[in-house]
Amino acid sequence: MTALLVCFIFGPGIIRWLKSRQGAGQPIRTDGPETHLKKQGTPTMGGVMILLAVIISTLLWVDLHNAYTWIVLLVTIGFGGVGFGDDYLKLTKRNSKGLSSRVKLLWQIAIAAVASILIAYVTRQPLSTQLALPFLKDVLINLGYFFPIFAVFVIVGASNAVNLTDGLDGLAIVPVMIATACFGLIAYLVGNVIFANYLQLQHVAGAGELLVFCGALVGASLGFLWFNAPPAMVFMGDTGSLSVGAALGSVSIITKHEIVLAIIGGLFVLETASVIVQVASFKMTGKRVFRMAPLHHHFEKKGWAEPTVVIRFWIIAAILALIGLSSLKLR
Ligand code: 57M
Repeated sequence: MTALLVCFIFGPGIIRWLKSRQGAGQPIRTDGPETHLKKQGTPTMGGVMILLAVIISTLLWVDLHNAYTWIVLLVTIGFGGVGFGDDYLKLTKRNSKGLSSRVKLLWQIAIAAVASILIAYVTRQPLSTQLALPFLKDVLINLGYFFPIFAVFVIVGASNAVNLTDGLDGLAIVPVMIATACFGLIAYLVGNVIFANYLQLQHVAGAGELLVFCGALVGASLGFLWFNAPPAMVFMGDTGSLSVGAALGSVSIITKHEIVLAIIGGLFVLETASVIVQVASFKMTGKRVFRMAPLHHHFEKKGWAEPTVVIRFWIIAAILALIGLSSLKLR
């Protein structure tokens, strides 16, 4: 509720400020679906609103002694900073290039690596480097020194997957909200020894406090959606997409539900897979599998109206979230 209120109170001012600073707004690519050309002038970097709301409300309500919360905040703010740099360059240079992908990736890996090592340090041994598998109660794979590498892959992957999905009004933020709500519940359950034992989940002491962070992110997402609802008054920009994706990735690592994130956030996985398939097919055969990748552009090109694509993708995200949540009991 606090995050939602922050968005409602400061949102209009933030959007006016972004608009006044950005002039022509988000540069729109001319090679995309033609329907996007009318979006010219929409300000971007609305992620600033999300970050502000999440930070204020988390700091207000969380137990400040909880190390996990600080790690997740570090990841969120760090990736938000990388996104901010990227958005800023795109706007000042007025093209869609932004930060070079190599520089962007290096910063993402560096922040994720610090977070992964901290998570492994804070979590009890030997669970700290173990990977739990959904639907199987007794299988734990010890990744040892590979754990931080795996964790970096999850955080950076989640961040970029949300970024790729963020291409239509409301398309990314609702699935982010659904996934975050699920992970708030998961964090509370694995953080509580009674619930964790009852459900035969790996207990992670202290993880329950992440419910406060997740609640704040759900509230901030809902508040942002108010302004991102079609026709969008603001886009979240990389400032928003990279940070919320990385936040989800880090919460999944702390709660030992990394694989479940791939199910609950399956829409982001599908969007990313469509890009990988498209690029690989084009390089190898010279032919495209989709009319345009990521997947939402394919359906736009097929003639689906934007809200149709968006709402159907929300439905898919909700179904995948329910399948992911079923792993809490089916084991
Ligand atoms: C982000 N950014 C949006 C906005 C948002 C490798 C390749 C697949 C990469 C991919 C890419 O660059 N993805 C990254 C996509 C952009 O939105 C901005 O970016 C932020 C998120 N990072 O917050 O600031 C545009 O999306 C639309 N939009 C909305 N509503 C929203 O709420 O309508 C965004 C948010 C905005 C607006 O039009 O300008 C984007 O799509 O650019 N590249 C692509 O997605 C491109 N695909 C492509 O080149 N496909 C090729 C190959 C390489 C796979 C192919 O299929 O052959 C397409 N993107 C666009 N036009 N715009 C293609 C052409």
